[in-house]
Amino acid sequence: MDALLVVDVQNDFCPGGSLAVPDGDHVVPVINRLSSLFEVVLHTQDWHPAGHLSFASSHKGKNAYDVVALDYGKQVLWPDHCVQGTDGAAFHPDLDLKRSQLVLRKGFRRKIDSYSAFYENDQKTVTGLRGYLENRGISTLYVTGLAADFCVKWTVLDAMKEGFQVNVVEDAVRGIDLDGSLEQAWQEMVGAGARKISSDTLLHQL
Ligand code: VGL
Ligand code: ZN
Repeated sequence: MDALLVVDVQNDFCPGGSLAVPDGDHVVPVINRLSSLFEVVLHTQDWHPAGHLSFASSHKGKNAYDVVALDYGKQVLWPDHCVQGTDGAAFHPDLDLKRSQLVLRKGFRRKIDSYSAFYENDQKTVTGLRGYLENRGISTLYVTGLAADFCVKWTVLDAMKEGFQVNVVEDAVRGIDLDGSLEQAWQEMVGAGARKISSDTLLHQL
């Protein structure tokens, strides 16, 4: 069985948000078209407590986009974003959630960031998504959302590692692009065996 996985289409990642992805909101109509046609639609939501360790504001003398060493390794520091219960953490108002069957929240542990929907950034702590998908007999994922070079990329790479078939809908993702990270993300995803597909091609298959 196939599922559409919609990663982090939240206000803070859209224009006007605190960690806005260029044209991040452009994914919304594309994802809405797809979500009306998939039998299984799943969403993730970046969901940090105030004072999260991935926030530059939690580190004296550090700025957004600096990189620091945390217990589990390197961590990019971000502007405060997607704080639990805030408008920035809410889904984009035009995102169609009617047929969503799961909202998986991640990043809620203060000391561990979580880009991937499968593993937190320590690459050990699980979110439970693998078990959910396996229990439901879902073996193929169509991944969309934000940001292509962070949460989408890590989700795709972990999904591949866990043995899922993974397709990335190229016009349903947008990237932050820190120092070429977007181009690198595509190379890593495709190199790991993910398939790049356009929403048009996919719509014709559905
Ligand atoms: C994300 C940076 C920090 C993402 C989340 O959704 O790609 N990026 N938190
Ligand atoms: Zn985050």
